[in-house]
Amino acid sequence: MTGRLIAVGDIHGCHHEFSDLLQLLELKGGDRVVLLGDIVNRGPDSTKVIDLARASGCLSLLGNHELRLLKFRKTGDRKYMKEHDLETFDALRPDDWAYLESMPLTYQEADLNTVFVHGGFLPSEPWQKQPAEVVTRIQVVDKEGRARKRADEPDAPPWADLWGGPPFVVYGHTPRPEIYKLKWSIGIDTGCVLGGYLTAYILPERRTVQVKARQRYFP
Ligand SMILES: [Mn+2]
Repeated sequence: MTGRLIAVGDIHGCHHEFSDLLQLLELKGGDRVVLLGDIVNRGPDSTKVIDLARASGCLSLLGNHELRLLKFRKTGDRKYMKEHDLETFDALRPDDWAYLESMPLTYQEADLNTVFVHGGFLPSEPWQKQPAEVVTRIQVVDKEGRARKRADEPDAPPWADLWGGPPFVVYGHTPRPEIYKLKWSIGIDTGCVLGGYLTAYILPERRTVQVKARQRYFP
């Protein structure tokens, strides 16, 4: 592998923090940046984030927020839309939609035995076969082994606690005050849009870099 492979947690329209983080990373030729999805909604400017992502050659994975916007665009069904989605929907330009349409669910680095994904995986099934609704949305696993939201099942274990690997999984989607590092996974959504940090995880050195949010943007 030449260069570094760098994962970035949920940006959610926080273009200032994303820009600061890119500067801190001092990208060089051969470096690859994988955004872990949910780059849009909630924060100050989703289109500026997409501009920066494209200009810096970042790949972005699909998050549940991008999935909602794409589903609404395809079907016109308002059931997919939440507060703030419409504002983003109206702001996105054709190139932005093309960027969203191009987002894969996962990114695998076989040399490092590592997979990147927005939400995570059900531990009971092969990770390659899990649908978008699971891998972009899973936070915890209920007693029946189903993928659920943490808020709906507060006593259920995080999927990562049940994940025995391999592969090692780098993910976002579940905001926490601190990076959540286990033997076979690392969660790097440190709630930038909530006033926390925007976190990057750098491979192969396994180092993290963080930018503190300038403010809390989302209640
Ligand atoms: Mn998410």
